[in-house]
Amino acid sequence: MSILENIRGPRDLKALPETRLDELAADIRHFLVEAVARTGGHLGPNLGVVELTIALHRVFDSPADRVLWDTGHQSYVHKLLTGRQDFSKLRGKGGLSGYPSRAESEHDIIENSHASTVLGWADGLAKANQVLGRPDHVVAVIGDGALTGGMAWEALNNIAAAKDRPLIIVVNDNERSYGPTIGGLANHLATLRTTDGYERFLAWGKDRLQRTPVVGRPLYESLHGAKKGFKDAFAPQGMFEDLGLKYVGPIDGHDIAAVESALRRAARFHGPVLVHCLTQKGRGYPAAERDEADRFHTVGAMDPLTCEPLAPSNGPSWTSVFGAEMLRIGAERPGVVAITAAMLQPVGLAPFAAAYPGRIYDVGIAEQHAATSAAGLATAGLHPVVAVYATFLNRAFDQVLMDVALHKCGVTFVLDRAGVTGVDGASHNGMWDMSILQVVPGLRIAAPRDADQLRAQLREAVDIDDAPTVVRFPKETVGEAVPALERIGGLDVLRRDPRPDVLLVSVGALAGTCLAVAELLGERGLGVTVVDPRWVKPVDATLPPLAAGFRVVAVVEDNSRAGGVGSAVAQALRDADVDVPVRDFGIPPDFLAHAKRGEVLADIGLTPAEIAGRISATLARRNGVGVVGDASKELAPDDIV
Ligand SMILES: Cc1ncc(C[n+]2csc(CCOP(=O)(O)OP(=O)(O)O)c2C)c(N)n1
Repeated sequence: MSILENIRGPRDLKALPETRLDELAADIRHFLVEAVARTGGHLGPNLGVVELTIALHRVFDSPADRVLWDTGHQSYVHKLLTGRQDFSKLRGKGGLSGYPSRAESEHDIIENSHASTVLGWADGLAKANQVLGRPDHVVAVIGDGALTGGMAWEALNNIAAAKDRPLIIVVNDNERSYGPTIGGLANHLATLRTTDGYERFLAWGKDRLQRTPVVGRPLYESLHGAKKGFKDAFAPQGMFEDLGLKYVGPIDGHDIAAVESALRRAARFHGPVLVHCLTQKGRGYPAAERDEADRFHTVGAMDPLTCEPLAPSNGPSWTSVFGAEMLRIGAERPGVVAITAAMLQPVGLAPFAAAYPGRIYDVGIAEQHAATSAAGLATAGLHPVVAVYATFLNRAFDQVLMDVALHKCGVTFVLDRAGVTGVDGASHNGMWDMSILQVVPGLRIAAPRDADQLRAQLREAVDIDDAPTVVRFPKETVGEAVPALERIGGLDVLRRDPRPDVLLVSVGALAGTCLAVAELLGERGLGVTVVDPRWVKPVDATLPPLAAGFRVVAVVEDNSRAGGVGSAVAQALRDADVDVPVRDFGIPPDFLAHAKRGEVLADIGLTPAEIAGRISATLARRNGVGVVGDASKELAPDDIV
């Protein structure tokens, strides 16, 4: 039995002799590589925090002491040490979440996955401790990447203001987000990393002076409490101390004893303390340690020996199609610049960055800044393309509205991972963009259905210089091309039937689903025409008059049903006095549990059979045709004739 298997909670960990901790760390690394290779997940970040997490759970008493993880992708070791060692279905349906989850454990205080929030949470919890007279510690672990987010700085400003309110910030500094962390803060951390002269001086002093009788200890104590100016003679304490935070570090984050000692010191301090730990992302797994792109930040299921994917991709991804087209656009249009929020590789901008290093900006995990900075670039005559995951644009809503749209700036937002993403759970689904962006005046949204459309619509978007545009597409592989039979106004007609029963409005990559729905309904004697509006905001003027000739209009979208394209189409029909019923099929406005994309789609009814069944039932309720049995009740797909 491995040592890890004997650790059923923090109490077992505390009981383990110090001499066995390195062995435990090795066990955990072995477990992580084997388990994450089987399911996919965040490997590199977790390999980097093995010792740090062991030390945290030995020094603090979770869950009474609140140990909080920023973003939460590095919480696997925390899970292992708090009684969760069945990783067989990690991120899969019914299995462990890839992030902290309150449903899983009392040791998970917050669940997030959107970065840079943890210091805000810690500030609130620490304030509550003060009000309620609770003596427990609040410990927030934040990466150097997440520390580039504006929210983190707003929190630091508040945390530093209360000198007598205990709160421990552990900076897990591995010098990387996905790629190397950029910016002034990263440079500052680099300075701190290399100037540990003061700590070394203290260590020397402790050793020498404490052995000196009578004057030794008092002298050491006074050195320890020395004034900042004196400390700066040995090492710049930098902006954290300038802000009013006690700074401890830098500490070797892979030396358990050193981290424990730093944390114990921090825990004795009655105010905000920042413990700066240096770690290595991907530590102990040579392939990850060597990987320049992202140190195996996230991996798919793979062979742990060769790192070959277990399920090779069956075609180009949406991301790679976007990346290749950006490269071509970059060559043709010197005024096009690109912005990433710390995700150069994942959003496909690496080829553009390599070709045009002077026209790419990695702003850090700072989506709000990305949007407003893009407004500045556009105002000066350039055309910025801001590429982010759809879910992360949520954070920049006000900037898109007030800075980009109000100023009529030609900025293109490219939203990758739109729609159901699945395994990363509730917060990673890109299911809100087409709802929240509906209210932004002048903004246009393109939802390409295939690679050709993505290329074409990206070009159409960067040609628009007087309004924001959005191009959104899902995760993973682009399917087969879906050709249009003709274009009417702005609508591509994908399937035509002379019988005017159903007008199916297909949004983006759900074209294949819609054509399958049409086939199912066709087999049952209903005439279905399928159109793809391409630009889903604003609703194309051709749509209401076309819809007027049908018995029912159905909109199928990979976005929340609340306020999405279906709602917009229904409103456009009402405004045009077109009295045809609209059925909208999309994602229910819930937080969806993690599972594979296909499983989630099936659970929420976004499958051809389910959609066909519901459309058929609508027609049956209205006219009593096309179904067997009682036409007034909701029908299962099998009831359709
Ligand atoms: C608001 C937001 N934007 C982007 C991301 C995507 N993202 C996940 S982890 C990560 C890098 C985090 O770096 P760091 O905090 O240093 O942690 P590390 O993975 O290096 O341990 C990024 C950019 C996110 N989770 N949240």
